[in-house]
Amino acid sequence: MPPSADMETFRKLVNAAKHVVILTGAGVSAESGVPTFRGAGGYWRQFEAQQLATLQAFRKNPSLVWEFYHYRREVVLTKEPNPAHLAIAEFEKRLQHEGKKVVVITQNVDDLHVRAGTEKLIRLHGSLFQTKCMNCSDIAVNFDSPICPALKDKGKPDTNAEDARIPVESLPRCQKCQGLVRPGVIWFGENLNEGDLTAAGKELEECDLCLVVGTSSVVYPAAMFAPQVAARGVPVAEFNLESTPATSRFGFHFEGPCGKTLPQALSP
Ligand code: BV8
Ligand code: ZN
Repeated sequence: MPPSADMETFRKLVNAAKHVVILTGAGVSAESGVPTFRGAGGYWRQFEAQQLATLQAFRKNPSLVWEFYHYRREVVLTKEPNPAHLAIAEFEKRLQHEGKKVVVITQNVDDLHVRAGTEKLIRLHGSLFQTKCMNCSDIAVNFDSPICPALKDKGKPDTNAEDARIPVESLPRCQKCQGLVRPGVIWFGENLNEGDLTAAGKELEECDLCLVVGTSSVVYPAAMFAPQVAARGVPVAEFNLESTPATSRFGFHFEGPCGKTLPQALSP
């Protein structure tokens, strides 16, 4: 049976729900102007994001990988939450007043859910605004722009942009031990944080409604989460511009920009 697009029926489920999980991907930030991974925005210079989002790439060329993350930090620092982020945050507050629970589980590494006011947030893949020390493993929050002098005006996304070839001693260093720091994100081939996985698993097991917003559902293990909820017989609604490999698993699919469809679904 193909998923329903009946918003009125879905809104009845929203009003009856007591524990809602909202899974988000890059599409929830697209209308804020943050490029998604796939589609046009997914390329920086001649690379696909997942060629740079690996420990191997960082070890091989830390200057290039830092240019990539510096570029993305600087882009996000100029952007604002969009109506999708805001609808989710307002929905959480409204349900909280009714003694109900809303939890956002995001794959995104921008900070737009936090800036929109979302409180219960599980960040599966870390944050652009955290660093982790390669030497002492210290994790620090860092919103410095630029994150280090050598990266100022670097990271241009154009395919013909010159690699900055910054010497490793001029790349971002640890405040504690002066070791080289890396972006505080989970790279491809790296395990997710055990605590986050356990916390997410509990919410997915207990929720009575799930929304999956702006994700191509191709990156694991996050791609398994919404289908896992659907398999329990709990209603799942997908909000996306198009169908995804997971669409057929869900009871609802609302096609269109989530900056428009989410407020329709979640407003009082
Ligand atoms: C792991 C942080 C154990 C970094 C990210 C072969 C088969 C299956 C799996 C694997 C495999 N080989 C390796 C794997 C595992 C791998 C994986 O899944 N690879 C994929 C590519 C096949 N996963 C991992 O490595 C994970 N770790 O499995 O550990 C392990 C250990 C060792 C060896 C093997 C396994 C770690 C994955 C985390 C990677 N880090 N981010 C950074 O950001 O730089 S992933 C990154 O990409 C994002 O965080 C996000 O998760 C993903 C992008 O996906 P989306 O968010 O969905 O974004 P995308 O652009 O793809 O789609 C946007 C969607 O929005 C589209 O559908 C579009 O239509 C829609 N949209 C756009 N605009 C709008 C919209 N919708 C609504 N409104 C709009 N306006
Ligand atoms: Zn250190």
